[in-house]
Amino acid sequence: MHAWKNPEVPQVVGSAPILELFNTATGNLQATAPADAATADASMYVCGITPYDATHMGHASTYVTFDLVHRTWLDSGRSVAYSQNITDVDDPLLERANANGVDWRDLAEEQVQLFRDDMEALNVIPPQNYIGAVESIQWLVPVVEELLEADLAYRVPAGADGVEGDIYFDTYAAQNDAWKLGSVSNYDRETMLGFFAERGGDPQRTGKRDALDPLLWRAARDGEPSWDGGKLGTGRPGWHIECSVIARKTLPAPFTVQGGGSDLIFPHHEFSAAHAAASDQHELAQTYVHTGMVGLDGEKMSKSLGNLVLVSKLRAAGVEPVTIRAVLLSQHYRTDWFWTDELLATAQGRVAAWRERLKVASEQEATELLNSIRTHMANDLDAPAALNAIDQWAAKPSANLGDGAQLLRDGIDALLGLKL
Ligand code: 5CA
Ligand code: ZN
Repeated sequence: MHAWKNPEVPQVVGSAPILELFNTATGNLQATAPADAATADASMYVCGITPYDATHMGHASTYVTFDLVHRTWLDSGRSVAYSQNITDVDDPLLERANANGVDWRDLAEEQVQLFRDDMEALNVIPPQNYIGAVESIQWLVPVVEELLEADLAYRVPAGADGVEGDIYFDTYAAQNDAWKLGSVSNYDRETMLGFFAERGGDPQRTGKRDALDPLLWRAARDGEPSWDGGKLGTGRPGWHIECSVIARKTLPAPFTVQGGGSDLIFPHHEFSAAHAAASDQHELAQTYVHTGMVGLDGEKMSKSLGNLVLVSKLRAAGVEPVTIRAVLLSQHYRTDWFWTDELLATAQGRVAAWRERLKVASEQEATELLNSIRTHMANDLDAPAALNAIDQWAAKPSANLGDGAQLLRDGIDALLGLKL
């Protein structure tokens, strides 16, 4: 599928130190390049949207976070391979399409287009590989066929609806040197069971070898879309195998960063990694990076709850995208936070002050501020500290002479994606 327009990213003299990111799997900060290969190629997979409702601030925050990873790597002179999926066939999408009386394909297409427009407005660099679940079925079928042959996947007997042929992953049989249950999330079984039930899993399904075993292939049901799955029979793919296969088909193994919101740590990223290890005996990614949840009025912002602040609505109301981006950068990516109108007003004031101050800057202050921004960003993407550094600079009286303004404007754009 096509993604969206590539923004111009200015090239700026100098470069950032090696980016360190917090790895959920190890619980530590981790360098995203070896010390002796700071400009090595980098690769990233970020879990994309399920397109049944418009982009809200939670999504925007997550994709802007990984855009900062992307920009920091580019600034270090690294070439970046970036893939993102679209979960364009899944239960919530089909349910919403049914409820609205529209074709699920039309709903998905419309929402994906809205997402593209929002990402472009927010100055997010697109992935080179933007791939829908439906497009990935041809890759996924042989992978699940092999898992079946290896007895790492199995068919369960018909459930209450009498449909035969659902295929599950044998979690415990699949453990090997590259992956064990908990390798990514480090959760205990109790916690896993809770999240599994909450986030699309079916611990109660009878006939599974273990309650946590995730679905790989769902046999065709009346009224649901389905595809020819070769030896799997007709049906549609499970969720974790979708991302696992798209990532492995389009990126090196293991790739540098697996990204998404913290709601994806378990079961999604745990099992995406498990499927890769079961098929290929290698780790899926070197670093698992998760963003905090953005909420509104005391609750996680979510399509299912409906408490949404939409990027498209704010844009339509005349809010400048650069201001929205400045709000997102004002919160550290790993914290959970709540969207408020005050945050938006503060960001508006900051952007105005930065623009005013950017009329004149000496080369020295530009270089100093850029160094400071680079240092903060390399330290687990400390964007709030980078913005504070810009505030401090903006509060100082401007030098009367200087030709640093363009350098600074370019640097703030290249590193933070803020076009001032
Ligand atoms: N299609 C799957 C991933 S394969 C999915 O989770 N789709 S989503 O539309 O629900 O979310 C898209 C991305 O936004 C995911 O990375 C998710 O973790 C993130 N996300 C969803 N809600 C929030 C939120 N309230 N705050 C921060 N990030 C969020
Ligand atoms: Zn995913």
